[in-house]
Amino acid sequence: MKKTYPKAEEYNFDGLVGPTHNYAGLAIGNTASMKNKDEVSHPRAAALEGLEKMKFLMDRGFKQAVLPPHERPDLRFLRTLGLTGSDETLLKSTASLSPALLATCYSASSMWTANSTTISPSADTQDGKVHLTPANLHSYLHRSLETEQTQIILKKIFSDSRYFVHHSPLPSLPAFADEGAANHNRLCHEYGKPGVEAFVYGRSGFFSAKETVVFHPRQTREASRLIALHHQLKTEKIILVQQNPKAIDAGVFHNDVICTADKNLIFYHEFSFVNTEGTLKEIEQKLLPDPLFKIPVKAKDISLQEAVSSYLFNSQLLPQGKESWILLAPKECEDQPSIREYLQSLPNNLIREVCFIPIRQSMQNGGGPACLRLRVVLTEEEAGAIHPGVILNSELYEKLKHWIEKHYRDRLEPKDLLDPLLIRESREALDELSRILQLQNIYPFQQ
Ligand code: SUG
Repeated sequence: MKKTYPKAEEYNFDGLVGPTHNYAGLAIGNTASMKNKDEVSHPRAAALEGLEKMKFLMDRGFKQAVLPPHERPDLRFLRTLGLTGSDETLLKSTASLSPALLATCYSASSMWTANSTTISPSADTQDGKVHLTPANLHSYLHRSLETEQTQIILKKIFSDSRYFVHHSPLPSLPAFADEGAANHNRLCHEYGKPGVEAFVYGRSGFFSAKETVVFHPRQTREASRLIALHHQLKTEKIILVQQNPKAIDAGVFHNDVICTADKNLIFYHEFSFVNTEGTLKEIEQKLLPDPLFKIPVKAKDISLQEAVSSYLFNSQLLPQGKESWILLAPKECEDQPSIREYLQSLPNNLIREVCFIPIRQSMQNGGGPACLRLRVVLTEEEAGAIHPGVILNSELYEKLKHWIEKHYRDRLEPKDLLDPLLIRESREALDELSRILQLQNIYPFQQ
């Protein structure tokens, strides 16, 4: 008899861009972040762009939710370093110690929620629950400051222990460096049906894998393997594969900058993995008896440099009817003639429609459409158990738009990080936001 599975849908939890969005060049290996160091940023425009992206998907009938930004500047962190004095003194002493440290505690990087967590849907796990592991984001200090707050927020939203299992982040050590779902792809025939989870790593914490020469890879094999174990995934349904070092050296700091998948469609560059052909064969074989649809891209059609500058592979693939998809690509793909032409030449049997979305403020820090969202596959019953205040609807959209317009600055430049008023403004904004989302007492300043 044919086995039936509960109906499940994918929710995209997008990170709201925080009021201190700025360009500090903190992410070595992320060429956009490096290039735009010290440029003037536009927090209000950034947050509105992100919100419009969410609305676009909501209007198209997709399940959309929001994750709130973290408290920045993270003064608590500065105090753990032994720095003392009033908030104003703290900013000044940090700036004279190291401007990069000041920028670190101001980073709004929690907006890229694809890095926040790895999630396995209940269809894949042996206890039939949804498993969540917040990423330790060990590779960069500004990102590692996100982990604790991420876990607090996720525990509030997915609080029902009948459906959700929260794991501790892996120890924040070089051997276990973890960057969350940006290096994790799930392939399945239907969201509610068991799938294959592909974990992509850049290096090993113990032995020397094929190595990069320019940039240091972030995700380790050991981190990926432990997460698969904690999530109780069946060994025969996981894939552990090394990202191509050539791609990392060209600025592909996460696998989602070179490969994307949804259901049983995978859209990938030929230099995605160390052995791309072999990896695809393995996925295909593990997905059987369901078919795998592949859209491979050759380097002669799109070079690694073009993939990185356009963020084509950081597009979101969204299902539209049976065996067809929408590609939500960054506007930069439309503006780059070679990418635009490539997309026009794509046969439209799998990707039926390409939509371009302007998220320039995030892109300038190396965050495309897929970076801004955390995918969560939920059955109807599980969806009914999550905190409803974060699900986007027209009313919440209007409230958030008004909230951004009321609280966010139009522009920030490096010297503004010394302005103590920005601390107050950010706290006031987050305090109001936590009421809008009905997520009380999530921030350190609210304790
Ligand atoms: O970790 N940028 C982020 C971008 C993350 C993109 N996420 C995915 N590919 N899923 C990073 O490199 C820049 C911050 C600065 O320089 O101000 C930054 O952290």
